[in-house]
Amino acid sequence: YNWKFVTEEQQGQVQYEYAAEFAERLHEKSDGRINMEVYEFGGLGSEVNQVELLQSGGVEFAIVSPGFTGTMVSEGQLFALHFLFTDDMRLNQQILDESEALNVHLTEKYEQFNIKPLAYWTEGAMQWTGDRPLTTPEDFQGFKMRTQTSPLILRSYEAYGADPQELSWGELYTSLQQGVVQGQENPIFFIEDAKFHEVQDYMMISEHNIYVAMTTVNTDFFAALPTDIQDLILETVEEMRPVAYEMQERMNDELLGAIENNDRHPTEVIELTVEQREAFREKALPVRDFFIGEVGEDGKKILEMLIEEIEAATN
Ligand code: 6CS
Repeated sequence: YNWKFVTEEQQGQVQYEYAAEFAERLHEKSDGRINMEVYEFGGLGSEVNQVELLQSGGVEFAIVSPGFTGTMVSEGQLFALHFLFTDDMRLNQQILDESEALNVHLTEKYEQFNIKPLAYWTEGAMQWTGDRPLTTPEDFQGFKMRTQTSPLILRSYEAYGADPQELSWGELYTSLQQGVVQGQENPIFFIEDAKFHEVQDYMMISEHNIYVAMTTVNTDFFAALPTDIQDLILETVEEMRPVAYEMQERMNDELLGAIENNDRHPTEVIELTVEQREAFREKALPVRDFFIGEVGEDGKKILEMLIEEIEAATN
């Protein structure tokens, strides 16, 4: 078997390292029968192009951020809701692993588009960077915020009064540098590795959301595989859960220091207080109603079930 596995990130970044490790394990498990070529971001087009490639079978496997499927699988936009998950990342990963709302019901929605999510996993808490401090919703007034392509992500920033703009991350460094956009959101490891801190003066530890990625396979392709091969894939998906968690945790920890101690491009790191985060949470809550209005009955049920699961895990 010769398969392609495309990621939205580059060598050294979490998604790519995940896919490389995944490919190696599957190669070994199958006694060399399965060979996966891992593609870093850039060579196969934008993130949205990559999703299309996955759907058409041009690649068999992909890591996909739900933020790039928003106009297609509208239910997947629930990951755009700020302050939905807990502040405990390990618990969040456990919820992602075990949630029926996600692993059964949201997965069905993706499968209607020939995309089979095999795992939902986090790349860490998301932080804001900006050309100015962003500590109150007022600071976002008219602020040109870069986002992924999802109406609900835009809506989340409009709720703070911002002027959000969709952009591939391939264009983000230059756009920040030239002031086309003034800020963006990402986990720490990604901010450092993509060097966004070089062109941003402030990084807010906002933890307003968690970054979720999906390990996905083309549904038709997977269904046509012999069961023993399917089992090897599913086994590898399971093995990778703790590996991915540790990978992102280590990189996020290490690279915070690299941003803080960078003399060439000093970035002020501002940790939002409990009260400051609360002011954002208040503005963010009504966006849940917008989501429900937008995605219809099934989406509403998925979100409500997920909220119940999160509450059950917290108590
Ligand atoms: O900001 C983005 O769009 C990119 N961020 C991460 C952490 N991974 C890939 C994605 O395209």
